[in-house]
Amino acid sequence: LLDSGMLFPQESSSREVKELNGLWAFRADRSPTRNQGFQRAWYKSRLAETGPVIDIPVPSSYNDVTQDPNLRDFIGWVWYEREVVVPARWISDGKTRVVLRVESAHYYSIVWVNGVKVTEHEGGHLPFEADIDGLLREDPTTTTCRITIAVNNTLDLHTLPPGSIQYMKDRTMYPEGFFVQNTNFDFFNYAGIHRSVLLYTTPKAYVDDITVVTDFLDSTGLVRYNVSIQGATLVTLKVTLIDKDGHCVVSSNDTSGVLKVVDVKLWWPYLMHENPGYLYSLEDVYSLPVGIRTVKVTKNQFLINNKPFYFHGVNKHEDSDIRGKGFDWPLVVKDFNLMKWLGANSFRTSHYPYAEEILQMCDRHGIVVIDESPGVGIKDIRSFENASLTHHLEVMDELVRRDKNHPSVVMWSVANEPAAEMPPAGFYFQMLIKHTKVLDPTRPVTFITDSNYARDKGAPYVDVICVNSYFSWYHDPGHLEVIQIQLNTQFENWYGKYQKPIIQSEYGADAAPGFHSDPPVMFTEEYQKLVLRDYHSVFDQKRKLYVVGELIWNFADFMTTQGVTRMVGNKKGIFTRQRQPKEAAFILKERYWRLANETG
Ligand code: BDP
Repeated sequence: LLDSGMLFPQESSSREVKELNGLWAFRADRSPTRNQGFQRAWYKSRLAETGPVIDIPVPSSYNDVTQDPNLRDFIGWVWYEREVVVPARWISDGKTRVVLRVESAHYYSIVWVNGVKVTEHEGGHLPFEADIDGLLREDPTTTTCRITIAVNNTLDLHTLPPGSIQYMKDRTMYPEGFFVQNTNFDFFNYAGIHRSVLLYTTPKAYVDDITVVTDFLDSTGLVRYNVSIQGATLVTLKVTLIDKDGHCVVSSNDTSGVLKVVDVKLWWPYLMHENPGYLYSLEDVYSLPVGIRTVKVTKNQFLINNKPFYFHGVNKHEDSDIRGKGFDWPLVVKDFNLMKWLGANSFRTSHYPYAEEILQMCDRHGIVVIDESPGVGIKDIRSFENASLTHHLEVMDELVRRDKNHPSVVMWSVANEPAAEMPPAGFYFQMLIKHTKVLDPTRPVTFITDSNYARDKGAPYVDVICVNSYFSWYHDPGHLEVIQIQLNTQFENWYGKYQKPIIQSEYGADAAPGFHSDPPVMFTEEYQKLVLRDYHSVFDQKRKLYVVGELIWNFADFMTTQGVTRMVGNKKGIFTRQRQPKEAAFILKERYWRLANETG
């Protein structure tokens, strides 16, 4: 288990944050060995001294911001560098701890400060950091430091997500050194520094982690909390719970305990209550938003605050024009406004953890989240080996550590569409789910399946069955008339075998915006609408019984690996990649608002 916390960096009377976003110097290592950066130690001097550099923005994927086709599809090490002025007081006062944090860089990263390696990290979607004040004090005469980050996007059988590199050795067919990166997922493998890089400070004795678990009994809220302190053995601490109006509700001097909240205002999902997303704030020197709510699963219901919750929402991607997977506030805000317009009460972070700022928005707006690990496309039997499982367990450690306090997160998804019928899948998912439940005993755990109900080896261990299906699309393409019968059979089979609540975690059809046809044919907006209509009619028969949710694939069109089934990306969005509605969006909007009125 991880031995330190990963609290979101925050300014306070004792903490400062300095964002290092903007332009960084950049070079892709295109040498024949693809390893020249390490051979020639590019981190030892300014990057511009060892070769040509270009400007690349942070945060952003590097793939789509230049006119260079080789950089768009580049596989291997890229090098980022920038110089930072460190406020002199951080170094001179002797009481400040300075931390360098990278919110996400895809996929493997190594970080140097003034040529000295400070950390490395595997995994493209979760933050990592390093204390650097010791290093800064080595040369207190200079307040400028040089940060170098090398990032490698290569995916192999034991990375998460897995992939494989295929070398084409026939010199009559392929040029020298030709290889391709294969993956078992369709979204484009965007790379680079995708979220903020920052420096932040804490005092030498600091709050390293906070864990809250909430409950309520009648009108009394219970906030079980634990504050972990580093850098001091004896501390005086005052923990205060503050309501939305800034009033102190209850306080304590202990590092752990239970706070009782009289006349509690619960955290409710959007459209389920007139005042959704109510947050208290738990304050000492760090202020943590706290939503008081419970989550439970029965054999046919998903309960939030003991009331049945029906997921009517979307699957998303972190994806947009030019930025790729780069974090972008206008995009985040637009997506929230679209989800609320749609009447969506939930989404799944398909197929990897999203930026923590997005979860903070969900907490405030009452948008419910299924938080998914990057375990997408585990299809090769070698990706079930111990090396993969060990890494997957670590990723769950990192994910739960970062996201455990978000009231919006109601379930963990450990994977999407693995080869769950393969013999090793049973052990793999049993271990993975067990581990996740040890990390967080308060939330249900699932993975998303597209396997046959009778042969799925992971399903016995999940709390909620999440099924993806594409009737009349990948199966029986063009035959809308099969949807209802096949979907009925799907639900009856799964429920009959497991008696667990079911979420339709993906369904949908591609529609090229502006393509029309009547009678409807595949890839037109009419066809997409009819697929939705037929799925919905079955959801309506089953949702009063045991189906507890429906998540459309996908919220918006997104970029994919190039291939014959994808025309400039996946077009299953109900919004275009530029976030304009297709006709299907209006069908869903009408439905979601109706469902909200019925169940809310
Ligand atoms: C599902 C995958 C999703 C794909 C979708 C599709 O979970 O990532 O984008 O199919 O093919 O199987 O549109």
